[in-house]
Amino acid sequence: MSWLRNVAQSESNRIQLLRPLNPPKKNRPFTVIVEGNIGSGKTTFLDYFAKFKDVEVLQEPVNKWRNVQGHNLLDLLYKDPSRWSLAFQTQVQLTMVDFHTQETSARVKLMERSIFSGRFCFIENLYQSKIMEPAEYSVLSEWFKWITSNLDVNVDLIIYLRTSPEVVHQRISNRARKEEKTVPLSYLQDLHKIHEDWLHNQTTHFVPAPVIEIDANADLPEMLEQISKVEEQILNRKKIKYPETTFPSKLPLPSYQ
Ligand code: 8LK
Repeated sequence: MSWLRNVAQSESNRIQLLRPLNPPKKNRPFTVIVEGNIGSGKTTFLDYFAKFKDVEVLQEPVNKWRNVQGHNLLDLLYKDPSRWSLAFQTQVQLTMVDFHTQETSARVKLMERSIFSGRFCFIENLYQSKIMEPAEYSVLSEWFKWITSNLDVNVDLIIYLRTSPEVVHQRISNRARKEEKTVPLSYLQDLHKIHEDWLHNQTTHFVPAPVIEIDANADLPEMLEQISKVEEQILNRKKIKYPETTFPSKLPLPSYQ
């Protein structure tokens, strides 16, 4: 089962890492976030679970981002990222807060991305590549800090759809979401690296839950096969145990700057 990598963290370290988050509410649904690069197959993953009545599936509301009181922020973002990334990411952060805090009668909540990938991958990447101004980055970071310390944004499991940038580049050109036509390979490479450092190497930012990796370069039948293997884990709300021996000792404390 090489595709399945339960990220190892000792229980004590986990508690330490979770301390800055607001305590979870009682009767919270088992919350799973699905993370990965653009074109990594998140929709395939979410669609698979849509058939289960006990699972609330929350897909990224891309159509809402395309129509914020008549403004297509996704289009503006890709046409002029320096001008529009703050507005776009502010709207996305709001959407994510809504998803994290939304009540549900389902026992499992399955979210496409999260406030964490918003901050640690997309916003971070825009800032590091100097598309976003330091002052803009600071404003989003202050919001993020306030949200994570005042609202219940806890998660129980992370599914990381691991891909190579070349594969997703090809998929994006095939799926033809018109705003994404101009996304260059270099942007996907940067996003890939930032996801890898966060969820695979675990050397940069706080990882809010254990991670299961899926080889998402695979074709559809192989993907479905892999997804069926995590089905039970998700439907039965199984927490992953943290074997102490393989804890990555250099994992830094939460960096919420
Ligand atoms: O995922 C749909 C599109 O939105 C894709 O082109 C990438 C972009 N996007 C972004 O720039 N920043 C984001 C998200 C999506 C999701 C989060 C949390 N942050």
